[in-house]
Amino acid sequence: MKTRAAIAWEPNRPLEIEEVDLEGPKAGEVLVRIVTTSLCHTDLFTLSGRDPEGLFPCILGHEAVGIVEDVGRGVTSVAPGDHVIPLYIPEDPNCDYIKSGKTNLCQTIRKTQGAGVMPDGTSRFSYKGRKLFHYMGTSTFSEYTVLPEISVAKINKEAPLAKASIMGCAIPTGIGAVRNTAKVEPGSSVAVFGLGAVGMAAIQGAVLAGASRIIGIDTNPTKFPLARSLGATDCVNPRDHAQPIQDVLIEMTNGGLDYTFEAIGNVNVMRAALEACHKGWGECTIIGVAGDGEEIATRPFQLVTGRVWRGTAFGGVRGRSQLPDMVEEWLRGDFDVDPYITHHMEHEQINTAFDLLHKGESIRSVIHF
Ligand code: NAD
Ligand code: AHE
Ligand code: ZN
Repeated sequence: MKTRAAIAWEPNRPLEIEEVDLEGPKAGEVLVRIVTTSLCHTDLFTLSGRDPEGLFPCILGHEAVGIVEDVGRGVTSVAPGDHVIPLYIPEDPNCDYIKSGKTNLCQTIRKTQGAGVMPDGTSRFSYKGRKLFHYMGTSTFSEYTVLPEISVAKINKEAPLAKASIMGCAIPTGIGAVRNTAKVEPGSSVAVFGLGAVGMAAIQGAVLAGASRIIGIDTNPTKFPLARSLGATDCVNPRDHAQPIQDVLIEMTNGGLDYTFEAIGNVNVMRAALEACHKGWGECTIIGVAGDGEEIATRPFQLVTGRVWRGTAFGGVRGRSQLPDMVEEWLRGDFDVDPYITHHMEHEQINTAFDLLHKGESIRSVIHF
């Protein structure tokens, strides 16, 4: 079949929307009509050429919601008409990682997914006979996409499809980082570095966890009003201070934070986030994705004296078994998705969505097909 898709031909080149050939779902795969997709910083990151797994030409996009149109042989858990969220971290109950109960990092198809192909080693997308790579196993910047059955989460049909794409990455990542990875307790002090959609969701997660102090940090102060409205008790711009931001925060909190989160992808800020933790018990969770070859550093003494560095992918959320429940939380009103959506636009305007995110002028742009 044909599908209109935004092709990323090479790093740093605007996407081009074309009529692309899409092969139907093979055994264990599903064809999904994407209704909305939003743009996450990770799409921007991969387009920048800094992602060691970035393959071109490809179809980017991983934060979306859609409707199952067709299923391949052997698919039993979803059927045409089901509303689904694509999962860039699948959940296969037979995977040893999933069976361990210790992680959400299902490895069943990780190798082929990282190589930009479906589990059988081939791509479903091509343009004029030239193979296009899949991206993160999802490739949602296309009207139709094909995914493995284990890479879709079936959600309540009541969830508004015009907004639900945000549940495909930003919200579970931010809330999950607080809830599943850091396990923030009521009364804790929390600092969130980077107030994009992921950092904002970490603030919401901290509110849900009952944190008593929530400090948002960003070099772009236009992010502060939204952070405050979501529950940040203080907002700090590191550029307003002569001292390193970790020293500012240690002073503000009389010794450091119980929990910090880095949602930027800047290795220097990752260090600051660790060093802003309270001696003896403070824990720093890395969410941000850093470029090829970048490394983090600190004095080992920071760890010897009780601070902890950890990281999280998709907020530790197991997509098929836990994401549908998070959608129910949203529908019950436990948290809101609307504040994250600063722009709605059509597929043709996808490069504008990239520009807005790059310039820090959007939180999330939702693309409607
Ligand atoms: P975003 O671009 O919307 O937000 C990043 C924010 O960081 C912006 O507000 C920007 O002003 C701020 N910032 C930049 N440099 C800063 C600095 N030096 N000090 C303070 N603030 C600074 O991005 P997003 O979509 O919210 O994603 C955030 C990060 O999380 C990205 O690295 C993304 O790739 C990553 N991410 C990781 C996961 C995961 O599963 N681990 C999931 C989603 C996104
Ligand atoms: N491919 C990169 C790393 C990119 C990365 O860290 N991806 C996150 C999700 S970001 C979503 O916006 C992730 O889930 N990683 C776990 C995984 O298995 O990919 C690299 O450095 O190679
Ligand atoms: Zn993302």
